[in-house]
Amino acid sequence: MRILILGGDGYLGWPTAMHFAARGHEVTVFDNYLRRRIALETDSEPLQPLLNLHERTLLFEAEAGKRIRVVLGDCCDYERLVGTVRESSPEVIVHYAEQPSAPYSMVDRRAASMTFQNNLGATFNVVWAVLEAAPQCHIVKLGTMGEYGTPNIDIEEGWIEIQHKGRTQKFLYPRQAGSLYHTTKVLDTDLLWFYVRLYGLQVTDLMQGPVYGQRTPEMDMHEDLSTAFNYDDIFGTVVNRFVAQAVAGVPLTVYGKGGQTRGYLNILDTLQCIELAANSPPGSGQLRVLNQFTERFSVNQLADRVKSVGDKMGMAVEISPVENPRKEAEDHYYNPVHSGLLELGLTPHFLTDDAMASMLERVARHRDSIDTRKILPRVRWS
Ligand code: USQ
Repeated sequence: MRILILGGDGYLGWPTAMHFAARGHEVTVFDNYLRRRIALETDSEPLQPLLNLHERTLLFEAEAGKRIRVVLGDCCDYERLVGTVRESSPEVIVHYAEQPSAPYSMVDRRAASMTFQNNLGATFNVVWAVLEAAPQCHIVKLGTMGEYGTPNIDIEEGWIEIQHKGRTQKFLYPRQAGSLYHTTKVLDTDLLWFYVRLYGLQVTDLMQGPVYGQRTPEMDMHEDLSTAFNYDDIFGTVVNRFVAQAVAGVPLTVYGKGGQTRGYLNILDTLQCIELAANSPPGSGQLRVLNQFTERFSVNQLADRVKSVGDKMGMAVEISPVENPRKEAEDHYYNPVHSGLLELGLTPHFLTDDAMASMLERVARHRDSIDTRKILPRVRWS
């Protein structure tokens, strides 16, 4: 397949690019280094310094014998994007090109506005670039489980049938996100659904939970092929943060009561899910929504798991709840359906003690680089 990966420099974009290239697909990555710039601006740089995309792809070619084409550009620059779509003529576009941090989107008006303009502007341009330059292309879009929020009823896979005054109709499942970032994803979904309904696009919208890990066969080929591993409060997701905190000997930062429950997945399973989605396009005029996670945990369960494995490894892990900087339910019902990807063939990598130990070992190699100033939350929701 010819695959264009928008946001191909990111935590998930880069491993996705290597994953597809290693399997013989023709891969182009497109990125404007936005995430690197926000990391610099907010003092949230990843654990290991990263090679730039040109250096990374050259190293990957030397290690794996496969080429990845690089285009530096901004999805909000329509001419640059449509030119790249025209040139690369993709059968699949994987769209990761968004400001991905919930805390960053809540910093102030400027950060919120940037998140809003960037995320919605990028998705809008992707839609038009496909309509104009590759109308048969399948858009695989990264959404988030956070679009649904934490309703007091079961969460369906994208759609719900409503009965009202004796009549029924299927609608997008109601969504109520908990940050401006998550809200941009809700709006993306509505925008895509509009263009699917009226213009016949084909889209898979993946409602992904928080991802953890940094080990894939391609990243394991060379230390410098690793993806950005963030443990700071801006870009670090909770499992990666707890792992780094355990390694650094800093108490685990459970926010509030720690009953916040989410659906999590290993980065290996993100790659599997994207590949499964890419291999089975939904067909023109279809918006397929899949809930992308493999296991549910509360924050307390994650902290206990990191502690139990870390203690066995001699880390003497402490857990120390901090006041919750976010506005979110800390004790709630959470039961999302997630059968679609399993039906497509997903074989999950669960968060076993071995998987946890492997993450702790990987991060421990860089123990001396952990900057403990970046750990406590700096952004409050209000
Ligand atoms: N949390 C803590 N302690 C911490 C960090 C987080 O208790 O030190 C809690 C948060 O309050 C939240 C939960 O852990 O209840 C998950 O937080 P997170 O930072 O791992 O994830 P989140 O901000 O929701 O966002 C991440 C990614 C985002 C993706 C989303 C999937 O950054 O791009 O869309 O996970 S989901 O959460 O399902 O919406």
